[in-house]
Amino acid sequence: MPALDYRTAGESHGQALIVLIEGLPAGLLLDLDAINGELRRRQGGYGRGGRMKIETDSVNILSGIRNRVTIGSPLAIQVVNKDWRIDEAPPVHRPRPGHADLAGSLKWLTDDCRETLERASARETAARVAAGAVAACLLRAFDIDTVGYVRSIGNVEATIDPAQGPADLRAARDANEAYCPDAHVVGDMIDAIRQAKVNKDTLGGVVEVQVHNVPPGLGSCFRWQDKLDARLVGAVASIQAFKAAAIGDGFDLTALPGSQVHDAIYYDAAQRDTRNLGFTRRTNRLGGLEGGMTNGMPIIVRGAMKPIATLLQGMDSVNLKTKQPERSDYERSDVCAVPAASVVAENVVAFEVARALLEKFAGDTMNECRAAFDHYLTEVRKR
Ligand code: EPS
Repeated sequence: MPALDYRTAGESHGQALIVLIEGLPAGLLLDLDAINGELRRRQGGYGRGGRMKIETDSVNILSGIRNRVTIGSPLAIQVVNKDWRIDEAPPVHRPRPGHADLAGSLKWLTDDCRETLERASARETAARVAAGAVAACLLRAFDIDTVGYVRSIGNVEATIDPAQGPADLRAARDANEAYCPDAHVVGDMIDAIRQAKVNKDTLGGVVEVQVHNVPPGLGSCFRWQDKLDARLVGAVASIQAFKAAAIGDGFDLTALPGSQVHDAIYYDAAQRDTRNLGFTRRTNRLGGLEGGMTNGMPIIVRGAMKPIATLLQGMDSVNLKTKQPERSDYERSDVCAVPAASVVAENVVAFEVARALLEKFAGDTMNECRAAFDHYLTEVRKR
């Protein structure tokens, strides 16, 4: 039984995006509506450009299922591109600062940035969302709930109520095009994106993901490769245009003394049968992870997305053919993709949590995974 893992293939204007998922146990019912719903959400959000009006992303699961239920073999999933013109797409000789254009052209010995940007494009995140949405089906089978949303756009910041549960967060988030649960700031976020468009500019922001009802003990403190905090940060920081990721209050924790940072531990016998096993905290500044392992509190991961590199006004650049100074090329793009990126973050986090879950509760079939899960909770509660 291979470990849960995925790979993607596909160019922005190639025939299709592909994701290959290995290591799913047999017997998992896939909720195709939920998976396609995540792809639809990724296409939306205020600030998206023309491409999203062309595409209607949905999964075509080519292998690994029978009547929507996994059979334990690899899942190959296709998301087709309607705008498929890679062979005709014009060359790009004036690299956009901030995009992969220059670094990739130097790496692959070409003066046509097109060859790099096709794969570097955030279009690839459709494949990652498909993988994460499949993983979220597995998490839901264990009553683990993942929710991602926007915390800030430009300098407009939301206030997130720590007492709000995932269902409320999701409902509040889904009520607006900024994908932000704080209704008070949505108007300002949308105005900021509108103004950026007028200025021929782009905007970044911060997204956050919470994972609720996680059992303790996912991840490990023994090997750096198995520390779940590091995996989550790596997964989020790998999303196109992300420059930072952190667990819980992350960088903000450094300015306070330890007594105001660590989440004091209490015991409430009435909560013994919940996933925290009765060990409660009044705060969750460390985002549910201590020593690289889940501690029974919700996981909280934040990610920082820089503004998109494709600017309508261009930026100072150099023509790779002539070496003369020129403005950077403009490709059709988004003004702000932070709402969409919150969907990507939610799903890459779901995948990493599912990977860690199956490492602890491995099995060829869902029944075996569930038995291992229940056995662990029974054992830990005996102590
Ligand atoms: C994207 C598809 C792309 C861009 C965007 C995200 O399509 P196109 O280049 O044909 O307009 O809209 O990509 C970028 C912002 C980027 O920097 O590459 C998508 O599917 O999300």
